[in-house]
Amino acid sequence: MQNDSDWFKDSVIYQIYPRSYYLSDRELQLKRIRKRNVFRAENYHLDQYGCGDLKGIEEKLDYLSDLGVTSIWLSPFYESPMADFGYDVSNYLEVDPLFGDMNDFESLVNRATKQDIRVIIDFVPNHTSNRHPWFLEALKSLESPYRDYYYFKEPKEGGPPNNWRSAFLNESAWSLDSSSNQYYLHLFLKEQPDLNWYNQAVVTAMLDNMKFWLDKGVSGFRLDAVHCLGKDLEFKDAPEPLSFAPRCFYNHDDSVFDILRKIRSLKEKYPQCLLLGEVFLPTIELISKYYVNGEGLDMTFMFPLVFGLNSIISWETVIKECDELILKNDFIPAWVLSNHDLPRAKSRLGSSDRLTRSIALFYFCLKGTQVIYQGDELGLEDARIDPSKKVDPGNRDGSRAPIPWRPLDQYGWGSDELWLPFPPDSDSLNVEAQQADPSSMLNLYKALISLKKNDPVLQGGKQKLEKIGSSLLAIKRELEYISYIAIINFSSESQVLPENLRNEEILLAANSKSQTTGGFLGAHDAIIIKKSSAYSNGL
Ligand code: TEU
Repeated sequence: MQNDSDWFKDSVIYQIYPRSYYLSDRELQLKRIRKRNVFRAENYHLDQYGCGDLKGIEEKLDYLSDLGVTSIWLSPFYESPMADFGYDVSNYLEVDPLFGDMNDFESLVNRATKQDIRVIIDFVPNHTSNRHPWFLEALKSLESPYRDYYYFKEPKEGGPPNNWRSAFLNESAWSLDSSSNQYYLHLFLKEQPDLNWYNQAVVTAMLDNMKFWLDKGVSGFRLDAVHCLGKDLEFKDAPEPLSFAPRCFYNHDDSVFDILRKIRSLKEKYPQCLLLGEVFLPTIELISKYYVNGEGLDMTFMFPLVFGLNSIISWETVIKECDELILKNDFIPAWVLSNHDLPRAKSRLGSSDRLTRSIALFYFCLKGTQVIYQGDELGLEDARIDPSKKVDPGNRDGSRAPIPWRPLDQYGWGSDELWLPFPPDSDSLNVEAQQADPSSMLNLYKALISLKKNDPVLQGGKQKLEKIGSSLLAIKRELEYISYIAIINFSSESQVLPENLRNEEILLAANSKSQTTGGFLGAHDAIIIKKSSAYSNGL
C-alpha cells in the first residue's frame, strides 16, 4: 500500500452505507442487539428488521477488489440511538451492536489492508446525539463543565434566540430545555445538539476520538457537515429570503478555518490522514475555501454538479470553475453523482440506462477524485417506498435501499424482512447477474475504475473543456503526446462530430452500440477517443 501523504489525489473512493450493504448473520445480529441494549430514539423502531453489518462488508471485500476499488468510506457505524440513522452518535468509540463490535471493525480493517483497500470512516463533528454522555451531563446543571460543550441560550421574547431553521422537519433550530428554560441549538434534528468547537475542551476531546480510529488503522475521515462547525456567535437572525431555509444549507463563518487548522494538526502525527469534507454549500467558491491552499481540508465534495446532472450548461460551468481552482491552488474536487442523502444518479436522469452510462464515463474522465456511492456501479434507481414504510425524517430512504447481490434468497440477504425494500429491477440488476454480462453497468464501471486508477493520462494529464455546438461537451486529458477526449451528447438526437474526431480510435464506449463512423455520436451517448499527437490547443 502506498504511504505517500497525497494517496487520495486522482483516486477512486467507494462509499458504503453499512445498513444497506450486506448482512453477514441475522441470528448473531439479533443476539448482539439483545445483549447490549443501546438506547433508541423515539422515532426508531427498526431493530426488529435486518440491516447490514461490518462482517457483511468484510465478506464483500473480494467484490470490491474485483471492482478495482482501493479505498472505502464507511458511513457511521458508531453507537447511536438512530434518530438520524447513525449521524447522531452517542459513543464515538464504540460500534453499534446492530453493526457488530470492535473485533469486527479491527478484522475489517486488517483484511481490507491486506487487500490494499484503505478504510476511511465518517466522522460527525458538528453534533452529538442528545443521548451522548456529554449532553446528558450538560442538561444536569448550568454549572456543569459540559454545558459549554453545546450552545445553550436564553429565550428571546419568550421564544427561540433567533429565526434559524433546522434540517428535515422545518422546525426551529432551537429546542427548549425546560428544566433550565434555556434553548439549545441543533442545525439538524433536536436529537442532534450542535457542539461548540470554540471550546478547547471540545476540540481536544473530538481530536482524541479521531486519533482513536487512526490508531486502529483508518486512513482518514469524511467529515460530516463540516461547514456547520463555524458559527455566527452573535446568532443574528437569518435575513428574509433565507429565513425559511434550513440553516445547514447556507451556514458559513470564516472562523471555521481556525477550527479546520486544529483538525488538520492531526496530520503532524498521521500524515496520511485524509480529511474529506462534506461542505454542503451552494457555490464552488465557498466550497473551495475549505481547502484553503492545503491548510484546511484535503478534498471537498463537488455537490453543485449533482443538481444539474443532465444539463450541459451545469457541467460546463462547474468544470470550468473547478479548472480555474485546480490551476490556481491545486484544489482537489471529489466528484460525486449521488450519495445516501440524495436521489440516485439514474433516478435523476429519467431512469435512462443509456444516459446514466454516458454520464458515468464522462465523470470518470474528470481531473480529481471520483467517489462512487454503493450501487451506482449497478445502475440502481431509488427504491419506491410505500408512504407507510418510510423511515427517514429527511425523506431520503429511496437511495438507501439494500444492495441486491444475487437473484435468489431475497437477493442474498436471507429470508428476514429488511429495513427497506429493494430497488426496482433487482432481478436483472443484482451483482451476480451483472457479473455474468460483459455489457453490464458493473463491467463498464470496472473498466472505468481501472482506467482512472492505472492510466497516466487520467492520473496526471492536463484537462481542457470544450463545448461543441449546443449538445456536445468534450474533456481533453493530455499527457505528453497522448490525449484522451471524452465526448458526451446531452441531446436526445444524434449529433455530428467535428471532423478531427471522426474515425478515431475509441478507447472506451459508454454503450454497446457507440461508434463514430459516419461522423455521428448517438443520442445520450458518450465515448473516449484516444489520439497520439503533439500538444495542440484545440481538441
Ligand atoms: O448531511 C449534511 C447535509 O448538509 C445534508 O443534511 C443535506 O443538506 C441533506 O441531507 C440533503 O437532503 C450530513 C449527512 O450526510 C446526513 O446523512 C446527515 O443526516 C446530516 O449530515 C446530519 O448529520
